[in-house]
Amino acid sequence: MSPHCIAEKRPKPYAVLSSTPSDSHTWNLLFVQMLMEENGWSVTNLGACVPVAMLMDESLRRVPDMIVLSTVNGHGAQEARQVIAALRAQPSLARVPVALGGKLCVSEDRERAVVDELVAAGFDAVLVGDTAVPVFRSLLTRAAAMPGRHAGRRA
Ligand code: B12
Repeated sequence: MSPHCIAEKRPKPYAVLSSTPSDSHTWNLLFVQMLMEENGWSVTNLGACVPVAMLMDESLRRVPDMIVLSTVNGHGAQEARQVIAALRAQPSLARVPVALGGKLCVSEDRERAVVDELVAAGFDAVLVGDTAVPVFRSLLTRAAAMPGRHAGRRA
């Protein structure tokens, strides 16, 4: 069997995609879902206004290879801290890569300032501005190739 055939048998990497509790925007989520699917990922899109408990439950039901948060209503920087604290406190999810992107604040200066704070809080990637999508695409490729990825295992 050629190495190409072996690679084809690997299950698709699996992600849970979510908004933050207060954010009612949905086109951003659809955009991210389609971007991920085009890049070979299988995605559960939880939609808008997702309570932290719902994101936790869904991620524990089937532990994903990545959790992705998309938020654009301007409250993202604040709410994302609560989400990442809850995820990192749960042993089964503590090491799952978590990416955050969108419009996190209402000012671009403030947004640039919070990126490092959010990485320090536990996010693996915080993606804002013009480079967000290309950087995210590279991250998706790297994460899919990781030998230890969870591959959607049950918790
Ligand atoms: C449509 C829209 C709405 C619709 C949403 C309908 C729906 N079903 O989604 C309605 C009318 C409901 C709405 C409501 C509100 N909105 Co509105 N809305 C917009 C608008 C005009 C377009 C958003 C959109 O759909 N874009 C298309 C998608 C595909 O693009 P996107 O969301 O920009 O996402 C891109 C990037 O951010 C990035 N991205 C997003 N997530 C992620 C994640 C990752 C991992 C990566 C890599 C990239 C990424 O990729 C996407 C493609 O480039 C924007 C203004 C604008 N022109 O952007 C305001 C805007 C997002 N809304 C805004 C606000 C404030 C609100 C309200 C709070 C208004 C209010 N006072 O009620 C409410 C939200 C209430 C709530 N609880 O959340 C503000 C947010 C402020 C900020 N962040 O600076 C904006 C920016 C308008 C503005 N200039 O002030 N809104």
